[in-house]
Amino acid sequence: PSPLQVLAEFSFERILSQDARSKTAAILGSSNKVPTILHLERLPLDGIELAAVSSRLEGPRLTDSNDIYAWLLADLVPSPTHPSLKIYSISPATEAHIKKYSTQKRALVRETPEVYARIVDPFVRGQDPGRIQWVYNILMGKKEVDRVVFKDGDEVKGFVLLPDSKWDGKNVETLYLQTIVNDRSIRSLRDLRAKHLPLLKNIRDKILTVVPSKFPDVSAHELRLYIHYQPSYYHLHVHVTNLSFESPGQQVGQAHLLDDVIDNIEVIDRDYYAKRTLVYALGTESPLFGRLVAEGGEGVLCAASG
Ligand code: M7G
Repeated sequence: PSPLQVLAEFSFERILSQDARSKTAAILGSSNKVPTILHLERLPLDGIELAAVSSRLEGPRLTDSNDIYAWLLADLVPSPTHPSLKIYSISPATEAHIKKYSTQKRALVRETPEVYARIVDPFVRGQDPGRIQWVYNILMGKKEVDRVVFKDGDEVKGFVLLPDSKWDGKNVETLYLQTIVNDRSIRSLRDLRAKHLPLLKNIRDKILTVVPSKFPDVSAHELRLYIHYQPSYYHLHVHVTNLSFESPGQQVGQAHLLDDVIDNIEVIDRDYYAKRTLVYALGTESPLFGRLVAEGGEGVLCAASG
């Protein structure tokens, strides 16, 4: 079924998570008999809408007023050019997707090189290759072709730069791009070594030139380039966001600045990411957390060392 049919056939089961601040919610249901997740986000008002606000209000009603102050509620007249809701649908959704979008407790873990070799590396190798089919579709020019912002075809140093699926593609204040490297052998930050410096520097230098030239409202010094550890998808990608935007997933521990990564490998140690203990938070329902606790015991959880 097409994504529009998935939406039309959706029948609600339960709310997985809700966040008032980001105005997002994830709901689980079924569509054409398969589990389906819809992630809904209210879009910000844009300049054109604000300029025409008085003509676009429907049924304004007064809640209260006091002296020169008044509080009202209203709806916006639906507009074909300025939709108010962004919907991200995953169908069929796997158990891993459902857990990822569910509210859950989080825990900090310490991943030593030994824990990586014994538990995490086998976990990453055991990932269903189908999980990153979307990445290969982009690299092979089969999907999202019209959205590509920049492409460097070099097999070793090259990458594809395109809007992240979380970005509406319009508001530069919330700009969110994704850099997908051509090299299919690099699974995550842990794999990065001195031989990858030309790739990492190429990404940094091209992005800091290309993005401000394509999006003149943002300068090179307003871009945050970072790599997640742990990522959700094990094919190296670099997040590019507008510094002024509190994008989800830039927490301490999870987001590693590309500049820091380059410096650590170049200046500190060529095998920096093979030697380091990496500390990060995981949802306690996530498959990796389950494996870490089952095979690594309580020792992997962050606790006092004495
Ligand atoms: P991550 O660090 O592996 O995990 O980032 P996270 O999702 O926990 O942040 C993957 C990034 O790829 C996220 O920012 C997603 O929004 C984005 N993304 C995921 N998918 C399935 C797609 C897609 O199909 N197209 C695009 N353009 N971006 C995607």
